[in-house]
Amino acid sequence: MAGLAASFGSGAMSNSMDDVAKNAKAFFIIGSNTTEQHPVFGTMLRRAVRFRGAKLVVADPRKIDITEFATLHLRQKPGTDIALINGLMYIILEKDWADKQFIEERTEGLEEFKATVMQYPPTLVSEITGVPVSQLYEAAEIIARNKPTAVIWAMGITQHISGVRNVMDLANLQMLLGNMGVPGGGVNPLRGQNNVQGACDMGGLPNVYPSYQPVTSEEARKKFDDAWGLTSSTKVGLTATEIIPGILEDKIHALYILGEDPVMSDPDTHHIRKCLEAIDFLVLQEIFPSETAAYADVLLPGVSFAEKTGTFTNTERRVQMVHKAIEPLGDSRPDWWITAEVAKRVLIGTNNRVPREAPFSGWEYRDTNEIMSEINAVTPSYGGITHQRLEKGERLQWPCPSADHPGTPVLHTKQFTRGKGKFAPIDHVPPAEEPTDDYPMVLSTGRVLYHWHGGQMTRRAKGLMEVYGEALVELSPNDAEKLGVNGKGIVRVTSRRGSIEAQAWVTDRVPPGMVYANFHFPEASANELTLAALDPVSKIPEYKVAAVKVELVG
Ligand SMILES: Nc1nc2c(c(=O)[nH]1)N[C@H]1C(S)=C(S)[C@@H](COP(=O)(O)OP(=O)(O)OC[C@H]3O[C@@H](n4cnc5c(=O)[nH]c(N)nc54)[C@H](O)[C@@H]3O)O[C@H]1N2
Ligand SMILES: Nc1nc2c(c(=O)[nH]1)N[C@H]1C(S)=C(S)[C@@H](COP(=O)(O)OP(=O)(O)OC[C@H]3O[C@@H](n4cnc5c(=O)[nH]c(N)nc54)[C@H](O)[C@@H]3O)O[C@H]1N2
Ligand SMILES: [Mo]
Repeated sequence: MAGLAASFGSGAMSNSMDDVAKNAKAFFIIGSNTTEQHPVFGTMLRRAVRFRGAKLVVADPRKIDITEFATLHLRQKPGTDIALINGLMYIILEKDWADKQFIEERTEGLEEFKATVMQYPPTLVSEITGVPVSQLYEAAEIIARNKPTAVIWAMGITQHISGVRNVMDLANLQMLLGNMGVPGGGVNPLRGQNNVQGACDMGGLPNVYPSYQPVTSEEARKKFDDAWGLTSSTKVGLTATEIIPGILEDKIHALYILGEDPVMSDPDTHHIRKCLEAIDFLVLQEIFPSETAAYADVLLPGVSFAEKTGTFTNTERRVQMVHKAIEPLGDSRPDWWITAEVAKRVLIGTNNRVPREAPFSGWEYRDTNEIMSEINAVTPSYGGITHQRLEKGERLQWPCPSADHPGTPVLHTKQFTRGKGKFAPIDHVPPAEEPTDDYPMVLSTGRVLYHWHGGQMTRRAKGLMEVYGEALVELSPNDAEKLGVNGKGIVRVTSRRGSIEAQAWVTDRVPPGMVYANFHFPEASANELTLAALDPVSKIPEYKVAAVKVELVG
């Protein structure tokens, strides 16, 4: 397992958006509300379907907007993706549609993997997923016979206790079809935040230095210690979803939160509040007094994207230059400047950790260009990405190891990071919480086009509030009738963790038995209901499945 995960370790798109939109013969979108959540790429895909006849299979429990363009929409039950993907691979093997040459030259482990896939015949898969057998055959044919097919996914795949295994199974599918390392193919997770890719690339993860160099590697540690003049720990840290619950487990006493609003965005809000009430010391670096601000001892005013100069790295590994449009307002300061000033004081305050003389020991940056020079020196994949090249208009995608390297639009063209790609046998596991008599419906959560997560930014925009001014809970016409919701009605949604009341939106976007809620409004946030069941590897919460009951209250 680790081998395959390492082959796709960075979690970025293997191909570029342009490349996929231009060269794929078919798209398999699974668990991505592409037109609402990635509107630019969503438009590129819609155009590819409309104007050059690319085929599109969408696998999503909800009838999201992009299904209007789909050749076929598979409406699987939430949390049954492994069964679905295995079922498609069963048919591909049965029909002899696998790419034998690719498998022979580039992969290993097919036989053991095949034994697992053969446990998923279409009738069983149809039972688990709710997708009719005929649609399974139709989908397998579109995906396998149009070459290359690009696989595209987002949080519908990853936000499950089986998130990592879901992703690995999609990698299995693309290896089986020989769609890796070719234009128009690949494994393409759409990263969400404008710079979440950059944050991960720079080591904003508990187990790696910049460029995914493991903290447990003696060689990597020495390199960074020599650059920074420190003796750093080789211990793997905690993930965000472990840190906050860790407060009540007496593992965490102080927290420095930068640009996150866990009261809105973490699962099981009631428990998060209890944890934050118990913390000894909390610093929050924000651009607005968020819901989390109520728990902070110190608020540090950072600046928004419009007041920043530097780079953002997007989902296709492209590093992009941004320039501030206005000067920082009031007492706010660039986030990097605040962090550096805090770091200097921490170093002075703890004498024994004053850094040794080293190239980058001082935290003395005049601007982000100087920070980029440090990145160039210690981050191999960013070695040749400079402000100067970006200013000249070069379109650079990492890996770009040197000043004369043109960047890398498509990954894995000759081999995977680990050499041969290893097929991983993966079995279906049900979600952590399934419907019962007391909680008979499935809750799924996510976003809407008009708002951004906790809504700190979008709820301050008058125009957006005019279009979407309160939380709506999507409810199928079938369930609405059963509950007596007549067009409009306030419903109470209750899980084992808490309950919310919100206006019902009666719509066939959701199938019977499922409700869908967002976490954009504090007065009715889906996270009052979600549970903190985590994927054992990535520690991502299962935001996409919880058992709830729904009642009409007004
Ligand atoms: N307007 C707007 N755009 C955004 C954001 C925002 O807040 N607002 N946030 C950004 C961020 S950080 C992210 S991560 C992305 C998220 O982008 P997406 O992942 O596209 O968005 P989600 O709303 O989380 O839902 C993904 C889809 O998964 C489906 N789904 C639910 N359960 C399952 C399942 O079990 N299996 C499958 N296959 N699908 C399932 C849902 O119906 C939904 O269509 O959006 C980014 N873009
Ligand atoms: N139920 C449910 N919960 C979810 C999800 C889901 O699908 N369902 N999705 C999850 C996902 S994928 C994500 S990414 C998270 C997002 O969760 P968060 O990261 O917590 O949400 P955001 O609202 O994007 O950002 C948090 C804060 O950053 C501040 N901010 C914005 N720009 C800047 C800046 O430049 N500097 C500083 N210092 N602060 C800034 C904003 O004011 C905001 O309050 O939510 C997760 N939670
Ligand atoms: Mo995200």
